[in-house]
Amino acid sequence: APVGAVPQAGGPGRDRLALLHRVGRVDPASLDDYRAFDGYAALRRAFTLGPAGVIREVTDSGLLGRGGAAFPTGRKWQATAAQPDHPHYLVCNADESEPGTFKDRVLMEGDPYALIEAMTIAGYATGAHRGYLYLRGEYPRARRRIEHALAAARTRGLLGPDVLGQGYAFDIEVRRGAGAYICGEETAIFNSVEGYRGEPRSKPPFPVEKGLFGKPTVVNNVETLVNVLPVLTMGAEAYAATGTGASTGPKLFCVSGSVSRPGLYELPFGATLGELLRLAGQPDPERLRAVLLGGAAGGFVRPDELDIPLTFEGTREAGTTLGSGVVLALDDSVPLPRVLLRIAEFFRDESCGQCVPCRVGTVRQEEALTRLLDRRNGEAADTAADVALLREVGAAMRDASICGLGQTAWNAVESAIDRLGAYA
Ligand code: L3W
Ligand code: SF4
Repeated sequence: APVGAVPQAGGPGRDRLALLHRVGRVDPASLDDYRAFDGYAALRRAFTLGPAGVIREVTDSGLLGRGGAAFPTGRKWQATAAQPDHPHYLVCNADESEPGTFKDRVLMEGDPYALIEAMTIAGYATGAHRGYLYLRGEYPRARRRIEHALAAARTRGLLGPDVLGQGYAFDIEVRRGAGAYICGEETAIFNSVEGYRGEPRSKPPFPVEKGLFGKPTVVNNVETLVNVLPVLTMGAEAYAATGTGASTGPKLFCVSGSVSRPGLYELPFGATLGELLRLAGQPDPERLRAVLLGGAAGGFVRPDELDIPLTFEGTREAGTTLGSGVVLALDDSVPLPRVLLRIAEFFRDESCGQCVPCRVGTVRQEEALTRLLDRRNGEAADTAADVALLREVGAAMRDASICGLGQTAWNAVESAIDRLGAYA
């Protein structure tokens, strides 16, 4: 998808962008370019603050995880730093595979040193000397650019046994996924890196206590980590003043579907869905039928709900989710039952098969949606029975699945039935 970085609402332009300000402007191969555009200012400040000071800044900034679950980053870092067991590890989750998501790819391809600097800060704060970048296998350009940047950073003493001459040792290893969506689940990443099948582990214990190789581990999404740079360069207070009280800072939104300017948009938290869609070239309001928020694991909202604020709390209050920032607009040219079946196929295909509710439930869900799609002039009673079956199977997947894949595999279908009146 094309990249459509836009000025923050009310800001004077591109210079106000906190996450995308270098993307498309600097040569992603050039460390000198990066340094000329504020590069490594955040790491220098981190060394003056010390690990505990960095964690305090990140906690005070209110930064919440951008991978979809919105867990407080400072709390995660603090919990790992406090673990007596060593070594500690850092994992950057760059296995971006949520349908409709492409924000992390843009960051890694356009600003690879930013992620390397942010990972170095996270490692320093949490007492890790080794970071793993778990990268989606289908991102070869991101891999080339990251590998090039890693080599340059090592040559210049920005990674290695004595980072910036501060006596801190840190390096990063890239591990590639092999096409499985489930390997973006944090504990499946551990299994994958350790050489086992990419199957999630039961939580608790949480990774902060027992993660990679059974050791305390911080796992953060790419966008979460890149946010640490403005937290440190602006200061926690100024960062927290952006966005809303509960959702601080800037957010990347991946807008696709029936819009004339699909792409990646950076906005402070708090803009409404309607404002974002207008920036992206909203379809004719008469033709808009639904917007999917949060990707396949998210939910649909109606065209009369475009005043929903794009914040974690605002979407939660509206009974939906922001997820990792997917906004997919559907107009009347898109048959909703086909979209729902496609989502169900995706989950059936990507289920790792480890637990019964998800392994069997995703198949039953797809079968019911196939029958509903095929039933042209069917009996009303059959439709009602299949919708009832979907609800029963969906509840079992949500309640009894081991990981987020099974727990969320029915979200979009449920919201289509309840909010859009699908199959009514
Ligand atoms: C310490 C506790 N740590 C929770 C940690 C946990 C994890 C994070 C969130 O993701 C989301 C879903 C979809 N002490 C802790 C603790 N943690 N309690 O906090 O945990 P959790 O379990 O709420 O969520 P999760 O399984 O990490 C589920 C989204 O992910 N999703 C897909 C996302 C896809 C992308 C992508 O392609 N880029 O992001 C699918 O379900 O929105 O909300 O680190 O360890 N007491
Ligand atoms: Fe695997 Fe699905 Fe169970 Fe997750 S919920 S462990 S993907 S079978």
